[in-house]
Amino acid sequence: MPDAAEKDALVVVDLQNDFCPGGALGVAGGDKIIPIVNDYIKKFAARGLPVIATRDWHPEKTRHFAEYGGAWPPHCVQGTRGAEFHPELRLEGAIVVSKGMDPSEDSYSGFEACDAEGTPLPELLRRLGVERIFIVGLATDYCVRHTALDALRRGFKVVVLKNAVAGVNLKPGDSEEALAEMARAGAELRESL
Ligand code: VGL
Ligand code: ZN
Repeated sequence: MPDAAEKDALVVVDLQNDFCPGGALGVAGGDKIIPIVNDYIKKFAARGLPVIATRDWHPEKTRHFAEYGGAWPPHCVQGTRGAEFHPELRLEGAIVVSKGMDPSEDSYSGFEACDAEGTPLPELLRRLGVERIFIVGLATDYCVRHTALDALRRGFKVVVLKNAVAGVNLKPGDSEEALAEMARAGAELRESL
Protein backbone atom coordinates (compact mmCIF):
# COMPACT_ATOMS: atom_id res chain seq x y z
CA MET A 1 0.00 0.00 0.00
CA PRO A 2 2.31 2.72 -1.25
CA ASP A 3 0.69 5.89 -0.06
CA ALA A 4 -1.63 5.07 2.78
CA ALA A 5 -1.54 8.10 5.00
CA GLU A 6 -2.25 7.91 8.69
CA LYS A 7 -5.84 9.12 8.38
CA ASP A 8 -7.06 6.46 6.00
CA ALA A 9 -9.74 3.84 6.57
CA LEU A 10 -11.11 0.99 4.47
CA VAL A 11 -14.88 0.81 4.07
CA VAL A 12 -16.13 -2.61 2.91
CA VAL A 13 -19.68 -2.19 1.63
CA ASP A 14 -22.35 -4.92 1.96
CA LEU A 15 -20.35 -8.07 1.15
CA GLN A 16 -23.30 -10.21 2.17
CA ASN A 17 -24.66 -13.50 0.84
CA ASP A 18 -27.74 -11.91 -0.73
CA PHE A 19 -25.59 -9.65 -2.93
CA CYS A 20 -23.41 -12.54 -4.12
CA PRO A 21 -24.32 -15.01 -6.89
CA GLY A 22 -27.09 -17.31 -5.64
CA GLY A 23 -28.37 -14.65 -3.25
CA ALA A 24 -31.71 -12.82 -3.41
CA LEU A 25 -30.11 -9.86 -5.20
CA GLY A 26 -26.98 -11.50 -6.53
CA VAL A 27 -24.49 -9.21 -8.25
CA ALA A 28 -22.62 -10.84 -11.14
CA GLY A 29 -19.04 -11.39 -9.98
CA GLY A 30 -19.91 -10.21 -6.48
CA ASP A 31 -17.98 -13.07 -4.90
CA LYS A 32 -14.95 -12.66 -7.20
CA ILE A 33 -13.89 -9.53 -5.37
CA ILE A 34 -13.72 -11.26 -1.98
CA PRO A 35 -10.06 -12.45 -2.13
CA ILE A 36 -9.04 -8.94 -3.22
CA VAL A 37 -11.04 -7.38 -0.41
CA ASN A 38 -9.52 -9.83 2.09
CA ASP A 39 -6.07 -8.75 0.94
CA TYR A 40 -6.96 -5.06 1.38
CA ILE A 41 -8.39 -5.74 4.84
CA LYS A 42 -5.12 -7.43 5.86
CA LYS A 43 -3.09 -4.51 4.53
CA PHE A 44 -5.08 -1.88 6.40
CA ALA A 45 -5.16 -3.93 9.60
CA ALA A 46 -1.39 -4.50 9.39
CA ARG A 47 -0.93 -0.74 9.46
CA GLY A 48 -3.31 -0.28 12.33
CA LEU A 49 -5.77 1.54 10.06
CA PRO A 50 -9.50 1.17 10.70
CA VAL A 51 -11.57 -1.28 8.68
CA ILE A 52 -15.31 -0.70 8.63
CA ALA A 53 -17.77 -3.25 7.20
CA THR A 54 -21.27 -2.04 6.36
CA ARG A 55 -24.20 -4.39 6.09
CA ASP A 56 -27.67 -4.02 4.65
CA TRP A 57 -29.93 -5.03 7.56
CA HIS A 58 -33.61 -4.83 6.73
CA PRO A 59 -36.76 -5.69 8.66
CA GLU A 60 -39.14 -8.14 6.96
CA LYS A 61 -41.50 -5.32 6.04
CA THR A 62 -39.93 -2.24 4.51
CA ARG A 63 -40.80 0.19 1.74
CA HIS A 64 -37.47 -0.81 0.26
CA PHE A 65 -39.04 -4.12 -0.92
CA ALA A 66 -41.24 -4.37 -4.03
CA GLU A 67 -44.13 -5.88 -2.07
CA TYR A 68 -44.37 -2.64 -0.05
CA GLY A 69 -43.77 -0.19 -2.88
CA GLY A 70 -40.00 -0.36 -3.31
CA ALA A 71 -37.67 -1.55 -6.05
CA TRP A 72 -36.25 -4.79 -4.69
CA PRO A 73 -37.04 -8.39 -3.89
CA PRO A 74 -36.64 -9.14 -0.19
CA HIS A 75 -32.94 -9.30 0.71
CA CYS A 76 -30.67 -8.99 3.72
CA VAL A 77 -33.48 -9.52 6.20
CA GLN A 78 -32.11 -9.28 9.73
CA GLY A 79 -31.05 -12.63 11.15
CA THR A 80 -31.29 -14.58 7.87
CA ARG A 81 -28.46 -16.35 6.08
CA GLY A 82 -28.77 -13.94 3.18
CA ALA A 83 -27.94 -11.07 5.52
CA GLU A 84 -24.76 -12.72 6.82
CA PHE A 85 -21.41 -11.63 5.49
CA HIS A 86 -20.10 -13.95 2.79
CA PRO A 87 -18.39 -16.90 4.54
CA GLU A 88 -15.11 -16.29 2.67
CA LEU A 89 -14.87 -12.69 3.82
CA ARG A 90 -12.19 -12.30 6.50
CA LEU A 91 -13.29 -9.31 8.49
CA GLU A 92 -10.71 -9.77 11.28
CA GLY A 93 -11.25 -6.88 13.66
CA ALA A 94 -13.49 -4.77 11.42
CA ILE A 95 -16.10 -2.48 12.93
CA VAL A 96 -19.52 -3.62 11.68
CA VAL A 97 -22.13 -0.95 10.97
CA SER A 98 -25.73 -1.66 9.93
CA LYS A 99 -28.17 0.29 7.79
CA GLY A 100 -31.62 -0.12 6.26
CA MET A 101 -33.42 -0.84 9.56
CA ASP A 102 -35.91 2.02 9.09
CA PRO A 103 -38.90 0.53 7.22
CA SER A 104 -39.62 3.87 5.54
CA GLU A 105 -36.13 4.41 4.04
CA ASP A 106 -33.94 2.76 1.39
CA SER A 107 -30.74 3.76 3.23
CA TYR A 108 -28.30 2.97 0.44
CA SER A 109 -25.52 4.99 2.03
CA GLY A 110 -23.10 3.55 4.54
CA PHE A 111 -23.15 6.98 6.13
CA GLU A 112 -26.63 6.14 7.44
CA ALA A 113 -25.25 3.06 9.19
CA CYS A 114 -24.62 2.72 12.94
CA ASP A 115 -22.44 0.41 15.00
CA ALA A 116 -23.76 -1.91 17.73
CA GLU A 117 -23.85 1.01 20.19
CA GLY A 118 -25.85 3.15 17.78
CA THR A 119 -22.96 5.43 16.83
CA PRO A 120 -23.40 6.62 13.24
CA LEU A 121 -20.57 5.97 10.76
CA PRO A 122 -19.68 9.67 10.22
CA GLU A 123 -19.24 10.07 13.97
CA LEU A 124 -17.12 6.90 14.20
CA LEU A 125 -14.86 8.12 11.40
CA ARG A 126 -14.45 11.49 13.06
CA ARG A 127 -13.57 9.89 16.38
CA LEU A 128 -10.98 7.73 14.62
CA GLY A 129 -9.51 10.81 12.95
CA VAL A 130 -10.21 9.45 9.48
CA GLU A 131 -9.89 11.91 6.58
CA ARG A 132 -9.90 9.60 3.59
CA ILE A 133 -11.83 6.42 2.94
CA PHE A 134 -11.05 3.65 0.47
CA ILE A 135 -14.29 2.07 -0.70
CA VAL A 136 -14.72 -1.53 -1.88
CA GLY A 137 -17.70 -3.89 -2.05
CA LEU A 138 -21.23 -4.06 -3.45
CA ALA A 139 -23.03 -2.69 -5.28
CA THR A 140 -21.21 -0.11 -7.40
CA ASP A 141 -24.44 1.46 -8.67
CA TYR A 142 -26.24 1.59 -5.29
CA CYS A 143 -24.57 1.39 -1.92
CA VAL A 144 -21.01 2.05 -3.13
CA ARG A 145 -22.22 5.05 -5.12
CA HIS A 146 -24.33 6.52 -2.31
CA THR A 147 -21.62 5.91 0.26
CA ALA A 148 -19.00 7.65 -1.89
CA LEU A 149 -21.21 10.65 -2.69
CA ASP A 150 -22.25 11.04 0.96
CA ALA A 151 -18.63 10.84 2.11
CA LEU A 152 -17.58 13.57 -0.34
CA ARG A 153 -20.50 15.78 0.73
CA ARG A 154 -19.37 15.45 4.31
CA GLY A 155 -15.83 16.47 3.48
CA PHE A 156 -14.06 13.12 3.45
CA LYS A 157 -11.68 12.25 0.65
CA VAL A 158 -12.72 9.16 -1.27
CA VAL A 159 -10.81 6.56 -3.24
CA VAL A 160 -12.82 3.84 -5.02
CA LEU A 161 -10.81 0.69 -5.73
CA LYS A 162 -12.23 -0.49 -9.04
CA ASN A 163 -10.92 -4.04 -8.90
CA ALA A 164 -12.86 -4.63 -5.67
CA VAL A 165 -16.35 -3.34 -6.53
CA ALA A 166 -19.17 -4.89 -8.60
CA GLY A 167 -22.59 -3.61 -9.63
CA VAL A 168 -26.21 -4.68 -10.09
CA ASN A 169 -26.61 -3.07 -13.57
CA LEU A 170 -30.42 -3.12 -13.72
CA LYS A 171 -29.68 -1.13 -16.87
CA PRO A 172 -26.49 -2.09 -18.72
CA GLY A 173 -23.83 0.51 -18.00
CA ASP A 174 -25.23 1.61 -14.63
CA SER A 175 -21.98 0.78 -12.86
CA GLU A 176 -19.80 2.65 -15.34
CA GLU A 177 -22.11 5.61 -15.05
CA ALA A 178 -22.02 5.44 -11.26
CA LEU A 179 -18.20 5.44 -11.31
CA ALA A 180 -18.18 8.46 -13.63
CA GLU A 181 -20.59 10.27 -11.32
CA MET A 182 -18.41 9.53 -8.28
CA ALA A 183 -15.37 10.83 -10.15
CA ARG A 184 -17.20 14.04 -11.14
CA ALA A 185 -18.13 14.54 -7.50
CA GLY A 186 -14.45 14.33 -6.55
CA ALA A 187 -13.76 10.68 -5.87
CA GLU A 188 -10.45 9.27 -7.01
CA LEU A 189 -10.88 6.07 -9.03
CA ARG A 190 -7.99 3.62 -8.80
CA GLU A 191 -7.76 0.27 -10.45
CA SER A 192 -6.24 -1.26 -7.30
CA LEU A 193 -4.42 -0.34 -4.10
C1 VGL B 1 -28.11 -2.42 -2.15
C2 VGL B 1 -29.95 -2.65 -3.50
C3 VGL B 1 -30.75 -2.72 -2.40
C4 VGL B 1 -26.63 -2.29 -2.06
C5 VGL B 1 -28.91 -2.47 -1.04
O1 VGL B 1 -26.05 -2.69 -1.03
O2 VGL B 1 -26.01 -1.80 -3.03
N1 VGL B 1 -28.64 -2.48 -3.39
N2 VGL B 1 -30.24 -2.63 -1.17
ZN1 ZN C 1 -31.27 -3.17 0.62
